[in-house]
Amino acid sequence: MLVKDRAKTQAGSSLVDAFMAEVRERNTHEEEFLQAVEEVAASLSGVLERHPEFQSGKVLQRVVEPERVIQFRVPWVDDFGEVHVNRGFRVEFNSAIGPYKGGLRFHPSVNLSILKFLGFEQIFKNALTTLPIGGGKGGSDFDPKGRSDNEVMRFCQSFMTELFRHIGPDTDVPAGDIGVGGREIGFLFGQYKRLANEFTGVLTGKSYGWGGSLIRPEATGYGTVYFAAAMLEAVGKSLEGKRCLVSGSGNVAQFTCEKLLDLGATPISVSDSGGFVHDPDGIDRDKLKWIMDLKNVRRGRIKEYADQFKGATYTAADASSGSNPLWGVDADAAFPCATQNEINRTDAEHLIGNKVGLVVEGANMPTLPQAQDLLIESGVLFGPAKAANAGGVAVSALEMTQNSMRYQWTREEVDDKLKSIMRSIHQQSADAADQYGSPGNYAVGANVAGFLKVANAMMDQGVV
Ligand code: NDP
Ligand code: 2IT
Repeated sequence: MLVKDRAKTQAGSSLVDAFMAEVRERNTHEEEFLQAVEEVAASLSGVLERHPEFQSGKVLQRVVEPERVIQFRVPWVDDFGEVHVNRGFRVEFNSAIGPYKGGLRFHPSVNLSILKFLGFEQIFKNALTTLPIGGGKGGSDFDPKGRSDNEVMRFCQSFMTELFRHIGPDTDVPAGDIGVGGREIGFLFGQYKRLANEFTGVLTGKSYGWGGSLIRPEATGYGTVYFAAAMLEAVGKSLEGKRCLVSGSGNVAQFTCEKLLDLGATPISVSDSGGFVHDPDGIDRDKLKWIMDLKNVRRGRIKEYADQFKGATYTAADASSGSNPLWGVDADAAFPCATQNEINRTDAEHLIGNKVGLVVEGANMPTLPQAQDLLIESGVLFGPAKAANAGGVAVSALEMTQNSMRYQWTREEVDDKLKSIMRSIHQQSADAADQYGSPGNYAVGANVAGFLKVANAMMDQGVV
């Protein structure tokens, strides 16, 4: 690198450092949010140098402030007459390129920091999909585990009774995330329709019989595997025959396993918050069907897999251990599909030690920054969440399109569009990585490409 270019890069880095100091000061204690902002900002020194107008327009300072944050009380009554009070949130983060779009998470860990990190990631992920959707996220600290369908319905109705006044098909369109699947979207939609007296595409992930899109349930997992296949193809390899570690056993994990099987790979693990199962014989289609019934219908624990299938072992989670033994299992590729911060530096060392050559994120921010850096430096192909798991929100946007047209596409039509969107995201990320001096680094590429689209839109629209 020329000395003058090095000086320029240092200038960009010091701009990013000053910016991060300000963000930390203004968002103390929001650990997950700060982690997500830092990961993006660290990729942007080259962008800031080439675009002084983003500096004077304070685009970075604006993009980290949600346009609107709504917090509300969600009271509800359980099956025994006891009153419960949860917190509801919607973070309407950025509408520069379309209506706010992003999921709702119901999990006891939900707080503003987690929803701000998810909403912030969603802005750039949605920009990469090539479709006109802004970024948002919401949810509640409600824990659906162990609750009856009636309790979940009453909770969803109470949650929507406040949320409905803030959302709309051209304003903000929520969908699912952890703890929010087809059942919850049904209850939420029913209450919205009753309050608004309108049948519109205000939520995505609806059932096919009343406005949902084919392939939406499958889209995040399928898209993650399409992205992985594109990464491998770029280096003359394929998924065929690869033994794959998958974490989680919910929506994203299930359809990641299904598409891995379609493409000739073998998933050999799944997990939930209790622990993980390792099945050295592979999770075939029959076993996957059993997992789907366990998780989606019987709502049981993944531990039961090891009782059901000989040869599989269950390892209970141990929060005090400092690493997750799932990532120490011998394999060729890894697909973290459960939640944030599930791969730390020690886990990354185990993956590298076992010669795992590919890590692709189905979950949002599952890899800690130090682990991500180590994987990339060690030559592991790394597919970052905002690119790799964008298939879910992309098909959500296709569901919005179909709702606007009052029409439904076939499975093949939606799947073809999903494949071409994932290819485009792969290309945009690879090109931006090349153009900004980090060839092969999809994390930098996805951050830069997503940010440029949003930043240019914000500049066009003035100081708002
Ligand atoms: P689900 O609720 O369907 O499944 C979540 C899975 O992750 C469950 O197996 C759950 O186990 C496990 N899990 C959740 N929290 C924890 C935790 N704190 N520690 C360990 N395991 C945990 O959610 P999804 O599959 O929809 O979401 C999984 C990930 O994918 C999330 O990061 C989500 O943000 C991301 N994502 C989802 C999209 C979608 O379309 N649904 C789109 C893009 C990203 P348990 O049952 O024990 O809680
Ligand atoms: O993180 C995500 O992209 C999602 N949970 C899906 C969001 C959506 O609007 O489909």
